[in-house]
Amino acid sequence: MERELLVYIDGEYRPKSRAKVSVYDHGLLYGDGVFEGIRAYDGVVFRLKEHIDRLYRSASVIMLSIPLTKEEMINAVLETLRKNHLRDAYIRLLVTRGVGDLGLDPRKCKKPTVIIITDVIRLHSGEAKENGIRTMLVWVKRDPVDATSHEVKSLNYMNSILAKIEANIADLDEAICLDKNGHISEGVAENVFIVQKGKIITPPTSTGALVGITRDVAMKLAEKLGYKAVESNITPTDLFTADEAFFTGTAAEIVPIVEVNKRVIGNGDPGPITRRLMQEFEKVVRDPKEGAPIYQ
Ligand code: PXG
Repeated sequence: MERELLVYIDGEYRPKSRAKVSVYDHGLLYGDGVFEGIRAYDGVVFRLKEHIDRLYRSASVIMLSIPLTKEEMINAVLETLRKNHLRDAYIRLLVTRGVGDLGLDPRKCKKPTVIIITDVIRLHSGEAKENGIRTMLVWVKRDPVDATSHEVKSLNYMNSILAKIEANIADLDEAICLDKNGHISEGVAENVFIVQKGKIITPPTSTGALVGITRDVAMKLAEKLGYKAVESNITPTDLFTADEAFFTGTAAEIVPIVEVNKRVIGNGDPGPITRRLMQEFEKVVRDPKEGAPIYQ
């Protein structure tokens, strides 16, 4: 019989089928908590330190005190991967407010719940990367920075889910959200970039977009390749008339966008700068210096 994957819950390792939390956990009752989605490539957890830093930053904004030091958290992630003999993995790290009562007051929750799920990565078909994806701007506006901003990676993803539903019913691959001012913000779990006259542009986080780790990697790679990469507001017209467009994200990696609300981007094929960045990205994620090794 195949061995079940083990899930870390509050310092214990439980088989996947028995990895359960209380229905009184405020992560479930109110979406009260923070998370990270991380990937390991060939025995190295890509940008683990950056993900852990972001998790603790998110937690500090919602005044959630994580009961582990960053170093302990890093070790717990690596140990969970080792217990599951994983080299290529998808890692979901969650810290919820913990078990409370049927009232949203977080003071009722005495101990945060820490969960580390490490699972095999389901690879994309490759078709999206090869041919690019079809997207649409949707009616649901990105949560503004003075509300439940996606700058904090919280367990509240209804904003993204509503956007995703619009793309689903239109039979498109992904949704793109605008901010309240009508500027492009981000996808449902991806940052957006356009290429305009050789310049690479991504929206600032004031649009409510997450400070994506892949976004940062893509900007650094672009600069290394000699392109200018900047944060600047992007209007729907800028996007419709861009030479190239692409998404970045831990799950998506770098994926070309070839259509927005039926407007064809560039000539309808993934653009040359996007392809260059995708090639460089493939290399960087497999560079042992770019992350934390699972097995010493
Ligand atoms: N914006 C949002 C709202 C996100 O949730 C990104 C941008 C890209 O950020 P990174 O740091 O990954 O480059 C995200 C990332 C999942 C999943 O399974 C979600 C994310 C990452 C990994 C997995 O839903 N969100």
